[in-house]
Amino acid sequence: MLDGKKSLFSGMQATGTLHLGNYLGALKNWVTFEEEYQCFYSVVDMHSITVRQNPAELRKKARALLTLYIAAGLNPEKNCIYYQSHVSAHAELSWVLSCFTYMGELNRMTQYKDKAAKHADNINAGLFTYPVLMAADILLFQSDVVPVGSDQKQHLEITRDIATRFNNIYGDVFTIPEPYIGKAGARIMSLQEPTKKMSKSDENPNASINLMDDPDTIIRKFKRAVTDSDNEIRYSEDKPGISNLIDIYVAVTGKTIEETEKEFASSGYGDFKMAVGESVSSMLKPIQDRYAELAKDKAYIDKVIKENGEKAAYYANKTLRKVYKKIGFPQKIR
Ligand code: ATP
Ligand code: LTN
Repeated sequence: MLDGKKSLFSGMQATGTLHLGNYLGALKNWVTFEEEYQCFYSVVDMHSITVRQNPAELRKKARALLTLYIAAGLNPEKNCIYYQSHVSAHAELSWVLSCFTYMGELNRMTQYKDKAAKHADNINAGLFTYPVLMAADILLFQSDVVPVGSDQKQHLEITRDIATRFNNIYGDVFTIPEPYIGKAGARIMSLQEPTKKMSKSDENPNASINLMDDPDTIIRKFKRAVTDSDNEIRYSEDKPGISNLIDIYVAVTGKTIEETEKEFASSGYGDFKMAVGESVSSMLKPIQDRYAELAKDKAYIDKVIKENGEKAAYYANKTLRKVYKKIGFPQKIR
């Protein structure tokens, strides 16, 4: 709770271009919360450097991501959209929380295991303590709800454990957050290997639909999507390729799985792939147009960055002051 309103935090890393999984699993849901919650959406650039980044590229991608948040429909007057690195309380709380987190807990994180395997030449301490910084992000804003894709569930659990442990020692300092995982689109799979999640770091360009892909590219990628050979549009565990396409269609159109199966009962894969491609490209078109407009308006984006960064810092520092007091750090002399 913040100022008597329920509060919400989420973020995305400024690495790579956003894909359809990021949009359907997270961003698309974000725009539905602005009336009911006090919302904070961060570009988590501090998390991004757990993997080596080119400085100029990182700066560019962070700005593109922040602009895309707005293009996707987040109104920056109602949602606090800001860079994590502009609010030093993230790093400060992260240090405190790291003293309340066990090595054994961090060792169990599947994202850490996956990333460590992928970047065996750079298994840095930041990659290991990534979930502690994420807990700090969430707890700084006394978040009630955290909307994410299902791959982040484990990170939400450790956040709740850290917060509960802290509260048990120091009293009610942190709100214990709940994950919000949408029904449709929570786990979009790769178009080329439908048993793996669609991921920014996939090297095969045909595996993901990027939010900036043009209609022809989108249709081409769907046409090439890996499916089985029985040509029947039916949702089933043993048909991961076609089930993923149904999931996408359902998340985009708002229809149910049953309605979709019925609609395409007498169609083949070719027609269905075309329909999915068209639904995705018409969903993305207005976002792409808005992005192109916003990207030209440097002054407006700069203003959002400055004002929202200050607003985020105000709330974050409030929590940080409380934490510092509770753990016994001496008060500053003014
Ligand atoms: P990478 O795969 O390179 O680690 P990512 O694609 O998972 O990156 P993140 O910035 O880590 O991207 O995720 C941003 C948000 O998108 C998170 O809420 C995450 O749960 C969600 N998300 C990521 N991939 C998918 C997916 N395939 N389906 C649904 N949601 C997803
Ligand atoms: N770990 C998340 C990104 C992230 C996040 C957060 C999401 C960092 N801090 C706080 C929700 C709340 C990811 O990799 N998708």
